[in-house]
Amino acid sequence: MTTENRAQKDGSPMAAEPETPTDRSQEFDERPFIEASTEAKSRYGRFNLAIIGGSGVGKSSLVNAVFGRDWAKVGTGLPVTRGVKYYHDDSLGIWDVEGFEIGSPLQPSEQLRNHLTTISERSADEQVSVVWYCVNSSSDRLQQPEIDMIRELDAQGLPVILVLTKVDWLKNPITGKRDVAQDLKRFVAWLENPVDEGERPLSIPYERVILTSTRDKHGKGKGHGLGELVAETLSLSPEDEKDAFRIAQRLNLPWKREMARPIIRGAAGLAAAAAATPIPVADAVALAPIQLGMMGRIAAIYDLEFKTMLSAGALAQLGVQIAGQALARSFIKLIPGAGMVVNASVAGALTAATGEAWMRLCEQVHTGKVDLANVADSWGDYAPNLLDVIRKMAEQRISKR
Ligand SMILES: Nc1nc2c(ncn2[C@@H]2O[C@H](COP(=O)(O)OP(=O)(O)O)[C@@H](O)[C@H]2O)c(=O)[nH]1
Ligand SMILES: [Mg+2]
Repeated sequence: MTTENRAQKDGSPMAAEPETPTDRSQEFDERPFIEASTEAKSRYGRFNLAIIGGSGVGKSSLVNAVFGRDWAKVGTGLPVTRGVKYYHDDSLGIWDVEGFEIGSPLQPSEQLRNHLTTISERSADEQVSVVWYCVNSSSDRLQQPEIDMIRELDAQGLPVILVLTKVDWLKNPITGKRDVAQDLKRFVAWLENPVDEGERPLSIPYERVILTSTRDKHGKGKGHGLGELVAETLSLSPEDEKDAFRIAQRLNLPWKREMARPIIRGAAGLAAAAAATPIPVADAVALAPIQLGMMGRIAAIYDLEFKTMLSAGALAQLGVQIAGQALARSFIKLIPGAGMVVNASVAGALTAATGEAWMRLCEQVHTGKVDLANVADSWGDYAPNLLDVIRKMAEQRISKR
C-alpha cells in the first residue's frame, strides 16, 4: 500500500503536489555502510575450529550443518600437510584433521603433535580456539590411540568437545518420545565415567560429550544435538572470540540479534543527538550516514558480504533506498507546508525502526530466504514508514498516560 492510499483511507486531506525537494540522490554515497561493515568484520575477526576424526565419521556434514557453508563446493581446502586441511573465509576457519594414519611409524599422538605444531606456526588469525573430537556413535569405547590424542590436545591447552556423530534417534512406538539405542547409552555412560579393562577409572580430558546427527538414517531431517554443540562451543571459546563464533555459526539467530540490538540503540541515540536541533524533513538524509553505519555493522553480524557480492550499481541503489529519502519525500507529499521537521525523538525512533527492520531482512538473507542480489528491492517491504513511526510514538504516548 502506498502512503497516498493510506492517507485517503484515513480520510486525511490529500496534499496539493508540494514543491519537489532538492534531489540529493547525487550527493548520496554508500561508503559509511561499507566502511562500517569492513571495520566490524575486521574487529570481530575469524573463529577457528579444529575438527578431528576418521574419514567418513561425519566431519564435513557437521561443519555444513552448523556453519551453513558448503565446504564441499568450496573445493578440497588447502592441504596443509598430509591429513590436515584448512578451509576458511573471513569469519570462519576450519582445521580438518583426519584422525591418524594407519601404518605410520609414528604414534597417533605424535602424528597429532606434529599437526598441532604445523598449525601453531601459522598466523595468529588461524589459531585454533576449540576442538571437536568426532567419534562414530556406533563405537563401544575409545581406543587407546584416541585417548592419547585427546590427552595431547589437552596438553596443548585446547578445549575438546567429544562429539558422537550419526546418532540414530529412535521414536518409541508407545510414548512417541525419541531416544537412543541401549548400546549407545552404555557407550555414553562409559564416556562419562571411563574405566580401563581392569575397571580402573581413566581420566580423559574432554569437556563434554555431545550426541549429534546431521540427518536421520534416511538422509532426511535437520539433525539433533547441534544446538547443544554450538552452545558448548561458545561457552568454551575464549571471551574475545565469542562474537566471532556467534557470527560464524548459522544455527542460533537470537545470538545475532543480541549483538545487533546495542548497535541499533547506539545509532538511535546518535540520530537523536543529530536532530537535537530539529532538522527539516527534506534534510532527513542527514541521518543517512548514521543509519548506513548501523546497517553495515548489522550486515557484518549476519556475515553478509555486500561489497563483493553486489555490483557497484546495486550497492548504490540499496544506498538510495535506505537513505530515508523516499520516506522523507512521501511524508512531505502527505503533509504539505514548510516547517515540517524531524525532531530528536522522531529521528531516534525512525533509526531504531530502521535497524530492527534491517536486522530482520539480514536474517532472511542469512537463512537463504531472500537472495542477497534482491536486497535493495526487498528493503521496500521492510523499511519503516516515517508516518508509521510517528503514529506509533503517538500511540505509545497515549498508552503511557
Ligand atoms: N545417517 C547419518 N549419516 C550421516 C550423518 N552425518 C554424515 N553422514 C553420512 O556419512 C558420510 C560421511 O560424511 P562426511 O561428512 O563426508 O564425513 P567426513 O569424511 O568425516 O567429512 C556421508 O555419506 C554422509 O551423508 C548423520 O548424522 N547421520
Ligand atoms: Mg570431510
